[in-house]
Amino acid sequence: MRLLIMGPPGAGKGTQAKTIGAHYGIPAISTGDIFRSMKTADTPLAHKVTAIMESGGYVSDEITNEIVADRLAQDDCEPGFLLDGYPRTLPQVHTLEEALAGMGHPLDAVISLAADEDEVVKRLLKRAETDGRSDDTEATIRKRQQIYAEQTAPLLEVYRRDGLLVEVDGLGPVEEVSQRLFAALDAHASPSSVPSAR
Ligand code: B4P
Repeated sequence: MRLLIMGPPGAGKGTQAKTIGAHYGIPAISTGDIFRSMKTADTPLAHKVTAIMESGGYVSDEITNEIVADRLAQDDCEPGFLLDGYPRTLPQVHTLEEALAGMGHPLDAVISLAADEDEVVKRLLKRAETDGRSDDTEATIRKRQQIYAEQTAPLLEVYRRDGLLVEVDGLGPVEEVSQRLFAALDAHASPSSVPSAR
């Protein structure tokens, strides 16, 4: 199973990715987590990545693509993977396409987790109180939403056109969202099992 999960910051990608990964027995790979884990490293690259994240911007495609390529080359990705938060730009979409072609395995589905801006801002401000993530200030959250709308939301159309998009409402309790998501993935995998609308 080769999956992507996309959605605005705070839609719950990371939250759902863990459940999906465990369900299918595949690694859930979050570029956000990989970059956050660099925070404690004392290298020029780690300092650069941390400064970009704290400003609410996107890490460069060059750095991001290289890190993802390294991760996908690891043995545990052989049976499949779920990429959480990647791709976020058109060059990342193209790089992933080339990597998948090289592996000889296409994507099975792209999950689009939707949540409106007021809800995601509310969630991230709450997370700021509990977890203290340094990119969860109100100004940074708004900037991240804006960059998502400009650079990442249009990519959903690419996957819709390819017939891969599985749209899921991210509002409501976490378990309800998970149930909705698995039902949508099952329907995508076996469209004939869904009652015809006609
Ligand atoms: P990410 O780590 O991907 O973070 P995110 O978009 O903020 O979070 P996510 O949607 O996963 O929300 P979560 O489940 O945590 O990115 C962080 C930064 O890394 C980016 O801004 C960028 O700088 C950099 N980056 C990452 N990937 C990159 C790429 N490909 N290219 C360039 N730069 C990249 O949920 C949020 C909160 O909501 C949590 O507190 C959670 O508990 C809560 N929540 C979840 N589901 C809920 C529900 N149903 N109801 C109520 N609350 C819920």
